Amino acid sequence: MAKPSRTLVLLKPDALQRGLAGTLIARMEQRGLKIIGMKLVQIDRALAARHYTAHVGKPFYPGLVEFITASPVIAIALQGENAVDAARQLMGATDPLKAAPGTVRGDFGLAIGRNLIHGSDSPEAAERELALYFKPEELVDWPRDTERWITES
Ligand code: D4T
Repeated sequence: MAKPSRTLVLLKPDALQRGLAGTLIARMEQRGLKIIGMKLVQIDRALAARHYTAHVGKPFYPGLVEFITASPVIAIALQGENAVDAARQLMGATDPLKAAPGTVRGDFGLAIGRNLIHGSDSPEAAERELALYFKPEELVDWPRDTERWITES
């Protein structure tokens, strides 16, 4: 049986500017991922640097920081069996031109620097990133009545 895990998803500024937030949240709900936290956040340069610490110094880093701080994001904490992998699969490849049709980036994106959505790439990264956006008490582990119709556990 798969272990329940948590992940952080960000709906990036382009998703909100384009009015796609509801559509993208619906995709996560439809997949069966459970929302355990959600908030609108204006990322500042300090938070961007903490979030994208692995990319500091790369050629695309300055543009990435400009983009992610340009207007608010929606931070979403998801929980479910294989939540990290399921969310990454739903997002598609980083470059929308390489993302499969049916994924968020494959269906809505064209440019790697406007790829709409972020998802943690491992359970360890998820816990680090969740702590950047949420206090422990802001994550609600609520019982979902439909759980047995979505998972086998
Ligand atoms: P994020 O972190 O936004 O979910 O994207 P990925 O996990 O799929 O991809 P990433 O960490 O490699 O890249 C982070 C972020 O930087 C942008 N980017 C990336 C870019 O603008 N140009 C590039 O060449 C790369 C590799 C897109 C996502």
